Amino acid sequence: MARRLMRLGLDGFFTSQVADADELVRPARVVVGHRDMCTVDDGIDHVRVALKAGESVVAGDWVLVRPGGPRGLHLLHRRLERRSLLARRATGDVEEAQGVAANVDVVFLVEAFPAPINVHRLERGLALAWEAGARPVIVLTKADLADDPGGTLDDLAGRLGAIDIVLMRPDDTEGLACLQATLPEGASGVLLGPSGAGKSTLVNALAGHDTMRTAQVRRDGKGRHTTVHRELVELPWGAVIIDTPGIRQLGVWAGQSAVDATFDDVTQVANQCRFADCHHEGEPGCAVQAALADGSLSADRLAHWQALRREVAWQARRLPGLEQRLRRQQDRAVMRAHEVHMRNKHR
Ligand SMILES: Nc1nc2c(ncn2[C@@H]2O[C@H](COP(=O)(O)OP(=O)(O)O)[C@@H](O)[C@H]2O)c(=O)[nH]1
Ligand SMILES: [Mg+2]
Ligand SMILES: [Zn+2]
Repeated sequence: MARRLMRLGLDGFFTSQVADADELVRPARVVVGHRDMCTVDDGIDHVRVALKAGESVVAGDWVLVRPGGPRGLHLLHRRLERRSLLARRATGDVEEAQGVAANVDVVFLVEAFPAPINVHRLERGLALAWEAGARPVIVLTKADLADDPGGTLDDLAGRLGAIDIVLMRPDDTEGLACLQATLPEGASGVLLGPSGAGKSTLVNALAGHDTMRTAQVRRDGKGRHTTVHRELVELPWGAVIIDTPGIRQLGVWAGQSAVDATFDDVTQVANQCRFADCHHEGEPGCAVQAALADGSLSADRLAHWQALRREVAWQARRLPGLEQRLRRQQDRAVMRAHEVHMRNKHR
């Protein structure tokens, strides 16, 4: 069982938090979380766990569970500290984060052909990924529907900088191998993208089988297809991938540095302005204006950067302490990303 849990991503960061001697309490990873219930994988089976008010988990969380809940359900003993949380801004009036997936190393930003590809959504996704300290990988699906997928890829690479971009066609073994290479054993990935982009198709292709379970046909012969809903899926080589329902609005929940990392090309230029607090609005010695003039920086890209910076600055003002909180999460997550990278390298 311990081996299975390691394949699900259990490592020292989490086991060091498990000092409980109670042998009924055991670690498990959340496969899907709902408001009052979640399903976890305890290394042997999927187990349903009742959640009390105030207990909140998302797919990818590591938890301690114990038997004894109502209707044969288990109980949540404790959620382990997260290494990272991929979160977005909740829709609605309240300014708060909504967890999408916990403890992920790689964020796959999925967009489908035909072009045009939604660059704004990609930029927002990149900022969320950097914020979670995860490595972003862009996946352009349905390349079979595109006239010039390679041209689109080059164009995106030119705009977004040094981000991995993978093209996917149906039954694309080469594309799948590229995705697999980004997710070494023990690593966890999450798919982010609009509904219909091909996320679930990717999960099934990576898993090598249809992960959607279908219920037995009833005795009266009527087909009853119930899908056992799950988001976290174990992959054959010992990594996991989390499928998310399509997210229409990708509200950014991130700090300035995650936004700046997303617009690395722009910030590098901005760092060369004569004044550290340059607003790039005509001050003398403004490198940004110079780059706009000589065409090395697009006005569109600059505008996106400024818009996202304003958005997160506004958030930080409304929630004092947010930057520091985000910073702590990022420090831990970056260490983890480095760990996975090194592990991968020494194999
Ligand atoms: N032409 C084409 N269709 C695809 C490809 N990948 C997925 N699809 C189709 O796109 C639709 C949505 O796929 P799905 O995986 O459910 O998207 P999700 O909502 O992101 O999970 C389905 O009808 C798939 O068969 C692809 O590479 N090419
Ligand atoms: Mg889906
Ligand atoms: Zn400037």
